[in-house]
Amino acid sequence: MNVVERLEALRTLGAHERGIDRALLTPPERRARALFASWARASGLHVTQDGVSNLFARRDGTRANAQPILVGSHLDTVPTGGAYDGAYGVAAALCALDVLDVRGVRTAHPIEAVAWAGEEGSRFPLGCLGSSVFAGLNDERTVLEIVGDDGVTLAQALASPEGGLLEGLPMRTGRDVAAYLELHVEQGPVLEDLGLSLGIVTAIAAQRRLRATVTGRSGHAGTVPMAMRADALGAASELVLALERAAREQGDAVATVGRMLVEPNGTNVIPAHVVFSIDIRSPDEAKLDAIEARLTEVIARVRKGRGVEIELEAFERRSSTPMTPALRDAIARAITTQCEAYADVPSGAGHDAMSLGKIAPTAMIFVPSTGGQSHVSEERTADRDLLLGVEALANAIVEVDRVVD
Ligand code: HGY
Ligand code: MN
Ligand code: MN
Repeated sequence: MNVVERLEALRTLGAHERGIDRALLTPPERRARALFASWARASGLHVTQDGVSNLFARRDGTRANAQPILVGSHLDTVPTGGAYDGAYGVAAALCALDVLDVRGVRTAHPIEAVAWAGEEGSRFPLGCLGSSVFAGLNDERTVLEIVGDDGVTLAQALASPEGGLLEGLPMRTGRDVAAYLELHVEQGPVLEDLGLSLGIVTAIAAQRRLRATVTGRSGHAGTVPMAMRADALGAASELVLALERAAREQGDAVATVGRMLVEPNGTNVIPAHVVFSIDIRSPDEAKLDAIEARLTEVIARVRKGRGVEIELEAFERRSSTPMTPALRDAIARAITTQCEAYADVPSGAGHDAMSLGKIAPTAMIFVPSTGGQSHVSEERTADRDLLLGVEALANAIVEVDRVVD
């Protein structure tokens, strides 16, 4: 089964009229994990899972007790996701191992194709959930208690028969990893603009996720004079625009408010309570510090000026993740054997490679995104590029196998 066919099967899981919704530990996402496991078994791989539903499919190496090279990505999506973000890297990992089988190549290191749990942070408010627990960056017991949008804890979701762990899979323990490779769609316009099919990632931007809670005073929309209001949504709107301005002024930084809860959410009631998400990113962490400092200033001014209470909590801070030079060189050698050109590309999008990059040599390969689009149903990558990416990944596994301990 080639990668295009595997993606055709995966894209049906969680499909709806505005894209794909395959949040962690929901029925469609569990079906995607089950499909990964059945494909892996069909390829003769040994499938295991861990306590937060990361899936591993192992192809043995020739060197006894060598640590495995992990190759993977994620199966979950944002609520109106496309068919390629994450799923491509997981399907391609299995295809790359099939390529090694067809070529009769045995690597010294075992290779494990991986489907990481909950990279998007769509249902449970923690991005790279599975890979960060695997890498020891987040404590599993603490993560199990995280409450999702639907009020269900991760532990409860893991125990649910329709969305939880797969039955009968041996548990994978430990975090032995010799190196990590991830193939992903670029989710930006660079490769397409350059007319190239392959990119080698230089670094993943630093990113921070915060939550702002604004508490004002509710009241009748028709009778409370403007000067007497403590309108939570009016206050939140000032913060959103200030955040946008700060990111623009910094340059080479982005700020996004993607989710907002307004209560009581009535057309004729003054909003009393607003909670909104903040996502800020930049290759340069000093810019993120500057944006946060500006936001804190504006919060003080708006709190005083509007008589509202404002709380700001940061729940994810990730430094930028440089990719490992020796692995980038190995990928460059691999791509050169294909006589393909490539570009060095930074990643504004986050990936599980941010987690693995903290504990092992790590590198990423990109293929182009049509129109630079992602996190939307229009997300698309040409079949030719998808197939080229698998070949580059298979070649990169062989090259990395030679250079890591
Ligand atoms: O948000 C991101 O960059 C990734 O898609 N989770
Ligand atoms: Mn992704
Ligand atoms: Mn994504």
